[in-house]
Amino acid sequence: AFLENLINHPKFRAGEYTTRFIDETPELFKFARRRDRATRLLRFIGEVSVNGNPEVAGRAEPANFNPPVMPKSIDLKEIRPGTKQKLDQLGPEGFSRWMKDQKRILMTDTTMRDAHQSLIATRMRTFDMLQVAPYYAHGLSDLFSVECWGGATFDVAMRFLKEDPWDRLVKLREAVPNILTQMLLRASNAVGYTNYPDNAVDYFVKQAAEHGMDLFRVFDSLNWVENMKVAMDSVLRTGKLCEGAICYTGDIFDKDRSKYNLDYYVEMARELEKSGAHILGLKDMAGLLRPAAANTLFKALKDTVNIPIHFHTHDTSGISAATVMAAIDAGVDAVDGALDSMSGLTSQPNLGSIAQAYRGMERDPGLDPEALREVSTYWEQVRRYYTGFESDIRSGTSDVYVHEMPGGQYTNLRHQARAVGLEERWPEVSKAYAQVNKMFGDIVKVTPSSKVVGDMALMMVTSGLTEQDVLDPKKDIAFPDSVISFFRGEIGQPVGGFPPALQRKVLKGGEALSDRPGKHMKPIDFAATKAEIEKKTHRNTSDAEVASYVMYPKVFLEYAEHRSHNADVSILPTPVFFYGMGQGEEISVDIEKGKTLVIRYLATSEFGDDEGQRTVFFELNGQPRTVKVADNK
Ligand code: 3PY
Ligand code: ZN
Repeated sequence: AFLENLINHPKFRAGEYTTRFIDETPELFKFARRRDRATRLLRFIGEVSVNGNPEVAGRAEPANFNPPVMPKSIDLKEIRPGTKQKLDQLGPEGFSRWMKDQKRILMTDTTMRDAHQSLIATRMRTFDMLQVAPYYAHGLSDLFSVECWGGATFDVAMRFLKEDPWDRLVKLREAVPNILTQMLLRASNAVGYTNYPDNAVDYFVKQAAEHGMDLFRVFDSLNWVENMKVAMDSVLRTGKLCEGAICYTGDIFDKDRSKYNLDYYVEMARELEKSGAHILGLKDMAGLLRPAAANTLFKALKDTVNIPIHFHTHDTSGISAATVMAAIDAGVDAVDGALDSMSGLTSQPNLGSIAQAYRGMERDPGLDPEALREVSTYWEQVRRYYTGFESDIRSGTSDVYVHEMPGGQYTNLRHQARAVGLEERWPEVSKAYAQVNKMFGDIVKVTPSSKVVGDMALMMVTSGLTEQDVLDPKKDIAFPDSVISFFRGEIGQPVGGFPPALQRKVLKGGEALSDRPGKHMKPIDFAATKAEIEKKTHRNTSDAEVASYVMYPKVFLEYAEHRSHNADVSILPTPVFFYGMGQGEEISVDIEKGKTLVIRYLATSEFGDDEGQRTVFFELNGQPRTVKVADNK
């Protein structure tokens, strides 16, 4: 074990060592960490079985853990070429023209990203995606794309699921080699909540492209095109598809809110096309676009740009399918939906039903309805494992036209409100959210600007502050950090600028940026960062992991620590990951290609030893194995 530590040590490998290396490198003697993967996995299963997984502590439990039924009608023999092959063959510009030539509606399935982000707090694990992925490749090869990465998934994968997001991307790409992969990129905020230096965004995009990402949907949380250009240029350099997305807010027909009128959107579309977008995205993150407005807006956009248009919305209102159909009838080229069982409410509208609505018609998306239903049934059964993360919202809500919260935020903020005892006062929170938006100058609200508004709204309700209190220059208020950062211009410039009086009050005489935050940030030194990570983790670090660390330093280090103790837990079935194993239960785990572990949970000693450790008895590939677990209960 010592030799293994020595030859694996980054300094040793790099030849950067002296005769005192062994004396000065205590981590070489840390053998316990380097137990084999099987033992580390058993330790994790033992730990969860004895103490529970803290990620589900206090949350509702699933009614059963029955394994999902896999689709029967899909033949897993042959894979037909799909949009991925089209992109490889035509290149991004050619692909963009090909999209426009299609009569059929091109459909994106968001189940593996936005749907679970909006319905079950982004908790869908790689295991559940990979199990069904081959059925997409074989049975749903006529999908336009699968949105499966980016947005909040990057953070949640590491922070809560203890998974490597890059590994998810690589494995999904491998399992679905024929359909475009799609991600959501928050422009200069990448997959985080704050602006990063330009070279960090560029590095991230390059890594994503190399790990299998085909289509980057780029948006800015304030619709600030200036901020989008950095990320868009990075995407353009990779040769992959760049979708420049407009975030839709307000109502183009509302004469009292002329800030976001038809001309505003048309002008932004023009700018995005000029900036090199291959596809124009219309991202209706709260689901505010009304059917009649969709008709007017998409006709105008089709008349304005020569690139294809891709529409994304949320069903928070309960009537978003009407808007999607209006968009399709107005000539939009591609639309997003989620498979039946993962659609509706704060998620996307129902992809299967929209496909049915156009069945046999000119714009029939050409998807196999039985395959769609069977894959949806799979997701329905898998969704039960995540019962603890359901938001318990039962119906669509017309309130969304008042507060304008994005689908992904709605459930989260509601959960936050519940956590601070404000569940019964939710209507006040939603009203405060609308007030804050007005006070902040009527801004675009989507991650991270939506978080700024949400933080302020919650604070107003918990502290009993009124709009007058907030605006009163004489009343001192401790504004949330995110609000101060917003008024400093650290996430960018809002449409029409900041309201000057409130900005003065929040900044208390402090300065604000008026240009791009990324311009003022020190570029990342990637070699030095890699060395820093290796020093902290005592192991080699990949370029992709450097990108993870740059996005989320603390979260990455905690994840790396978890992994060194417990191995790669993403390969465990979801019920085992969250709830451990029961007496006599047996599972097979594919630890790598061709190497399967058969794990049988036998028993746990009833009492702890002198040190409070309990012994968990397993059978590993038929051989008895035990692990010690401290009983924390
Ligand atoms: C995200 O940024 O994660 C979003 O889903 C915004 O809508
Ligand atoms: Zn969305």
